[in-house]
Amino acid sequence: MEILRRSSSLWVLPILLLCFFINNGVFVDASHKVYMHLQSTTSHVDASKVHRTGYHFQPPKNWINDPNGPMYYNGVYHLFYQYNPKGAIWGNIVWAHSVSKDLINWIPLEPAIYPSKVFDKYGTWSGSATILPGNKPVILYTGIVDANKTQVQNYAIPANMSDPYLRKWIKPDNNPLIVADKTINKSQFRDPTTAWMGRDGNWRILVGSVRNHRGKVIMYKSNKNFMKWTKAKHPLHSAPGTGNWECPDFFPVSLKNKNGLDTSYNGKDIKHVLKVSFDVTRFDHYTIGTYDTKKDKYFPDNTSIDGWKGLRLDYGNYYASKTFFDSGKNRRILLGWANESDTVDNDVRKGWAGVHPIPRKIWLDPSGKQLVQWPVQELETLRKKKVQLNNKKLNKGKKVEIKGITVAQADVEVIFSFTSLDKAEPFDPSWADLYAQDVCAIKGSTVQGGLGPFGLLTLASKNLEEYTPVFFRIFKAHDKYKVLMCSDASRSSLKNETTMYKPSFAGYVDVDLADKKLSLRSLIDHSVVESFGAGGKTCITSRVYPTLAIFDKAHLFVFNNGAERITIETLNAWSMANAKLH
Ligand code: DQQ
Repeated sequence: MEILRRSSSLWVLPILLLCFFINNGVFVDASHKVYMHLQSTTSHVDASKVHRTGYHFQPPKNWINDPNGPMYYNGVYHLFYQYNPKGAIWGNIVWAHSVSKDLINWIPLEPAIYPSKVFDKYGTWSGSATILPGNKPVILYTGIVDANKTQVQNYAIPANMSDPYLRKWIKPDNNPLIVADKTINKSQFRDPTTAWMGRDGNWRILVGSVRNHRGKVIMYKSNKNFMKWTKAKHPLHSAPGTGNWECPDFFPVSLKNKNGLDTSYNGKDIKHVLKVSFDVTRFDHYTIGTYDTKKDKYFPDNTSIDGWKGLRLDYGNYYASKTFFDSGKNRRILLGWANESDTVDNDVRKGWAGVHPIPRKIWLDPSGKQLVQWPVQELETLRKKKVQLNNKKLNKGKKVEIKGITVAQADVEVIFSFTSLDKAEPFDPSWADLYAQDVCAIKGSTVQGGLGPFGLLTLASKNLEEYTPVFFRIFKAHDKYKVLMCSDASRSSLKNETTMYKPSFAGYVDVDLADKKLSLRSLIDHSVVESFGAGGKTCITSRVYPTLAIFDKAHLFVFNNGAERITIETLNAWSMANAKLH
């Protein structure tokens, strides 16, 4: 199923249909193997340090995936994450644990939860934290109880509430709290959400699942003691043809401002967001909608497409994300996982795999139609030497190099402007059915255009043998302009392993072009290019593996390949210091 995880969106449907027929009409989803002893290969940490990140979260070695149970508790941020203590590929998963005061610099602690009881002997998979009244944190997580991957939902509580870091966690003997009934596929039943309390005083959670290829979030309710969970009459929501739903997240957002809301908040002037991770496509999708508390049902707005063509939190390598309410700064924070795009052999050789994108503040766009994301402001404490460029014109075919900072480990913010939209290329009506990513593969950064392509060439070698362009291209569709944002890995590395994944990731940016301006921010970190278009309306994370464009051999350019002259109104770029991670 690795092919599915790394495929271009165009490929997904035929492959899925093939699986359908191969398996006599029974859909098989990308699945997790449970290995009890395998994968305990020792790591060779020194194999390659070239692509390790300087300020994106990663442990010193081995495999990581989903962020788990993030919370802000007594002035400390807690990050748990799926971690293989024995190797650089998925397996032997425990909940590793780090704490932080700023979401950027982290102190590693001992794993908090690991297989040890009958109710989690074969695995401790993803889950969430809830802070109960009386300031009592509790974790809900999925336990794997047998080699058939039977999944149950367990809880864990801190062993010592006076430890400021909550290092040790207890899994009481009345676990599991929830087991699948006969109607539920017990090997696709996982990743409990943070709980929220309804007006009736009962707690509610969601668990991701699937039935007949209809993805769904099953709701469970408990009374105040949090210990007695019963399945609700119907799922909170489901959608046909979407496959298994992993790592659901359900939370309110304010219609009035950018502040976050407690997960249980349900007053006026709010919408709800349902995010699910599609196991089949490996993208994190969300809808904006209304939570009907009487029916305990969620209804996506008709402006939110409910399926594979819908909104994504990030149009790149970003999966299994989770938010939490940061009561210290009154904001909602989003965490995610960016897997490698390198080959598994290379992952094993380098001894590590997986990083976490920078935590993002997340809020509802004033249009009410989408979310907006922005790296937490604390990241700016790592900004060091700065270079600046103002009012620089770029004619067609021109580029300008940004020098004087460590461009392989940098934060770059730029505002582009143009004087007219007249030269925007026509949007080919046949592309309407394609994903943005497929349009970007056709109209790459070197294909000359009208208005765009313009943007950054990140992690570029001197003579452009390697580079990862992050750029915009503006099209004129019959009734509106369409802004395409691409982060194109197709020329990112001279390594030519056939199985290395080099996608032309892309998304559309729903932005008003009345002021004829577009902004772009890219966080460049050796093998990560994490970009935010139009102030965070469209986000794309790419994982890339340059061989020439490394350390001080990397270059950064701003380019324009469109007929319309582009102005760099302002560009600010900083060298980024290393975060303290170990
Ligand atoms: N990863 C966990 C599962 C979850 C998946 C296992 C998503 O609980 O569904 O490591 O990446």
